[in-house]
Amino acid sequence: TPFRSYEFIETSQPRPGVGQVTLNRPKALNALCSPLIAELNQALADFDASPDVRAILLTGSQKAFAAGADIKEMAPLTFSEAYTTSFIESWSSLTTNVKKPIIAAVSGHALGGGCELALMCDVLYCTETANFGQPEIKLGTIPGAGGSQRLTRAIGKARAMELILTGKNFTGREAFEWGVAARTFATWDELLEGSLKTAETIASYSKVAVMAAKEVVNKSQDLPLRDGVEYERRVFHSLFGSNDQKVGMKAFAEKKKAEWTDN
Ligand code: CO8
Repeated sequence: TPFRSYEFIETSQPRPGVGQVTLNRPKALNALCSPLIAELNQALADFDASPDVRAILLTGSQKAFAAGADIKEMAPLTFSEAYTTSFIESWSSLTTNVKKPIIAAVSGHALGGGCELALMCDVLYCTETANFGQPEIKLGTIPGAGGSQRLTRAIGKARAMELILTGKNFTGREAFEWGVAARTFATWDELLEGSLKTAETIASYSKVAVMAAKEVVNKSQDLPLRDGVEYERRVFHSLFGSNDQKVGMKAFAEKKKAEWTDN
């Protein structure tokens, strides 16, 4: 994979099949200014298009995944500027355009837009002490990148309403107990290693099946159950048209390791 040079992020390929984006704006605790989001979208689009990448890891630093949208950039915005430029809309590109799974590895602050960014990813891992929250109410505003919707779906209305109305933070341990995070880790190093291991596991499967699995699970967040089950069945049927379904099932019968063709 050829890498571009960026100002606010770093990209790498730490393991075969795994593309990593590291948010890197340490002076502002990775506050998500518009140019950073543009770089992030570019890097994710490159990984999504790269035949060498099969799973993506998104992380920040030990101290901060991201401390939110850039408050200094937002402070002078007017309604008409925000409305006519569709401010914040491009943040969701990650959920609408990227077809490969993204694992968020969260350590330190994940506040406001940082919490929302983590919630947009497909698998969320964090340290026990990670600091999540939607503090927008303290700034005279509300979550604007899906926080009120994704957090509420993830942890239920009672808890989400309390958190969003009080601006109170919650820990990585709570994120795990409430089902936001799939796993927690004691240290930053363990978090990164655990996230890379999972990315490698995902990267070892058929690209076609992995992308289909991500697509159908995400559909469950948008569709009523009956429609979701029908959608899943359509996609399931369609995979009988893939070569890798034959490869995988034949390998099982022959007690061999599947050699995926990505077809
Ligand atoms: N935006 C801009 N700069 C930031 C941000 C931010 N969100 N967070 C931290 N910084 C900057 C600080 O201003 C400081 O810069 P400087 O050194 O120039 O003064 C530097 O990062 C280091 O920060 P601190 O000195 O404050 O570090 P501490 O360790 O003392 O505190 C905190 C860390 C608790 C994380 C603290 O920085 C903080 O409270 N940050 C703001 C958190 C916050 O409120 N986030 C939500 C922002 S609103 C939002 O995200 C909306 C999202 C949806 C978008 C929808 C918009 C319509």
